[in-house]
Amino acid sequence: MSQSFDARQLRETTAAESAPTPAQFRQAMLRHLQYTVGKSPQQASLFDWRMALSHTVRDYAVDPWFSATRRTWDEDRKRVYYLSMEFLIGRLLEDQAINLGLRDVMVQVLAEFGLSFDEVAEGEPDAALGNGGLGRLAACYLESMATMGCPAYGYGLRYEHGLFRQHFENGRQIETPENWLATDNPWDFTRPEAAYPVGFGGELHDHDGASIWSPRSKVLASAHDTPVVGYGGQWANTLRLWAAMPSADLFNLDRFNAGDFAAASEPEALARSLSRVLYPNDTTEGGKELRLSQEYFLTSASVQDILRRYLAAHDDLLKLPEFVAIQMNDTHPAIAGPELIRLLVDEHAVDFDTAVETATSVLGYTNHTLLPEALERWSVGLMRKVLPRHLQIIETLDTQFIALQGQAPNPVRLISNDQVSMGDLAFTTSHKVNGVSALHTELVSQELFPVHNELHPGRIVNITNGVTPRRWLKLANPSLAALITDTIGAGWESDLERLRELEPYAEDPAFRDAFGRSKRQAKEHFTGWLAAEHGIELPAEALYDAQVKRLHEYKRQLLNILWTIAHWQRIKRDPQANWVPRVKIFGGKAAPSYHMAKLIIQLINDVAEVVNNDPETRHLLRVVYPPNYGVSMAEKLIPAADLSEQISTAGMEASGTGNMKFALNGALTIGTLDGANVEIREHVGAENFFLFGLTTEQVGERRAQQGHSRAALEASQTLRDVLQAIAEGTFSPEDHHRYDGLLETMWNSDWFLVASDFEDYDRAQGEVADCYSDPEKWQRMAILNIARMGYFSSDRSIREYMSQIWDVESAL
Ligand code: 26V
Repeated sequence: MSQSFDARQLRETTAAESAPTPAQFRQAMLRHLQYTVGKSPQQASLFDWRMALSHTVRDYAVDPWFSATRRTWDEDRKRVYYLSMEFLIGRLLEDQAINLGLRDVMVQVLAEFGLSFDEVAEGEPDAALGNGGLGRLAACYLESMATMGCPAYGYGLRYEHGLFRQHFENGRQIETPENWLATDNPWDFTRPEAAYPVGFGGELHDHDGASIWSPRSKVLASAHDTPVVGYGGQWANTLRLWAAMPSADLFNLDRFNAGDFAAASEPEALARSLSRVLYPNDTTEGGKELRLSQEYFLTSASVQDILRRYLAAHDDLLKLPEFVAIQMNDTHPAIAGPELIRLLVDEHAVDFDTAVETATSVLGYTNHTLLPEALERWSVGLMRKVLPRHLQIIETLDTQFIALQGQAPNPVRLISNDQVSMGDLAFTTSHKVNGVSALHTELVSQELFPVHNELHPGRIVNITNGVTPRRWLKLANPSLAALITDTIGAGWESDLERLRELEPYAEDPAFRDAFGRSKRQAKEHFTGWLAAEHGIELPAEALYDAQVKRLHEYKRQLLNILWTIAHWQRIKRDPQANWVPRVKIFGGKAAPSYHMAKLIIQLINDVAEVVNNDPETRHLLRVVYPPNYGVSMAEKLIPAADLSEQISTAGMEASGTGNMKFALNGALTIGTLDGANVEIREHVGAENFFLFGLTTEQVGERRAQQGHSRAALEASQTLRDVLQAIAEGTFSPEDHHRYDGLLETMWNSDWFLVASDFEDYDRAQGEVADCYSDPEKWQRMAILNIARMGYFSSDRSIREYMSQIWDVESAL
């Protein structure tokens, strides 16, 4: 099917043209203040104003939401279902207002009451229903699907507690629970009528050759909907989040009446735990029954909902692939294959092979990581205990898969070493499998699924990630967005390739100055927040050098902080030299049980303590690590950055999306040939990118060399001096042994090749400094980065999913 929709159409009819007048908006808001919130303007707190405002904005979302839903039914359109354990949404108020064309009127009306929009908006908690890149990608994709008019539902879990909050005590990460639902969530429409029982455990019985599953317990999945409006307000989709509710029979009233309160509530508490917390790891540590149950809970409720909706308009289940596309965001919902097969066979009397074929035609699987520890495997014992019928189906699929491999002496199996490999399962039950950058997809084909790939040539496709320019440019960086609109006109927001029209302006001194001013404004906005929120004052005239992302050894925050120490030592040796003042900005959380990642956080904070208090270097080097990095902090921090650190060991970062956000906001990248860095560099031009480090192939070779870490250290006096300072307790005077483990790793194993890449990184950082001393040159490069980042819009990614995987057309 061809893709007929052209995003440029949106420029003709934006919602801004039908936006309410200030008087209308004021009236609507005051009505909500009085009748929804129950306050008068005189009594209203910031919270009350935010509630009134959110309800007002939400009202404007309902019309496009209804009309999109109605049209999808009336025109009997194919729908996309995006199943994800994570949606890292962040705040919604400004995002929805921008997409509905209400931002300006909203700011104006608030000002009439003496209120600053920023102040009101700052109270909205982030919906932090995700760990990092995978969850944020799902949120960008939801917004782009709505913008592209792709009829779609996001399905996820309504975690009571999102990703933990992070603070530091003596430099160490402390986690506390996050509580976004503690106050009303104005975006939530509760749908008690949409509830499905999800069964767990129990027995299988044989009945005339058919398997009958009698689950031991059932938990109700109850729907909460949020409308997701596309840019221009012409289309809106639904994010449906499932909350776990005990089914009525779970509460034991007799026990309660007999005074045994705890026992009476126990089954209920257990049921609710399914949507209680988001798992804070971004890699599995194997066998976690609750996690598997959460995954099944999401998947089963969603698949039941999908079939219910399909059967409301159709009766032939074999035609499902014509009307339904289900995308699995990593393997977390990979039980969707067996679940769909089970429902078709056990509840709708479809024969097994037809059910497999139907399910496979409907399903697609996106792989987001190659890290072996992040590839999900569930023990057969646990599967049998929690999902006996699904295990039986997987065993049959395994047998069929082995047969497909003919005489292969060591066939790939879905079940091996008593474990179900969810990646192999997801592959066999999908018609398309995609990686998230060109390099990553190549590695998925060659390293992860070579056998599958030979059996099913063409099943693997690449869809390079993208980010939404509405949130990550228009919302986050209003000064740059305004400059772009003033220069090339509106419309780039939904047609990001138009940024290319900025290219000639790289040679225009007036434009370069204006770009410089917008960068300074973004820096002031960030530092203003940093001072108010964390009491940290930063010099405005410095190179802002940022690395913000989850803490992981492969992302090599360690390389960054070790170089920072080297830089500090150099400044101290020659304080009068012509140094470029730098602010090193770090942000990100470590999984609570990831010891090495937490140690690296502590090292960064220890280094900050020493360096920031050194009167000799203070004006030339600062290290800051604001705690609790998340979407809302990213919105302030990314526009302020000059330099983006994308320095993972080559071959290990599937794509990265922060790399795209930074470049789109005019930061230059220092990076390795990893993930989407490769494509970013191709697009912006090699001369506008600071490349360093071993390639994926060289990484493999280096790792195979005995003693490579020691050899690299022996070749770098600079790095040895750094490690010695750490070993002497320069940064941990009260505990000289704090970093023994880390130093030992550096000398003796260094799997992530920090030492091997150090000298080349140092060289590239030198180039960065030279280049930054020539503002004209730097600005020219930054402008060319912005102008050439159009490809990395999530609209482009979604267009590719629609044509290459989902076979669905835009309704616009
Ligand atoms: C695994 C697990 C295992 C169990 C506990 C919870 C949990 C949560 C997440 C994951 C998988 C993490 C994979 C991931 O986030 N990959 C990132 O995906 C981004 C979007 O494609 C991509 O840009 C990043 O490079 C990639 O690391």
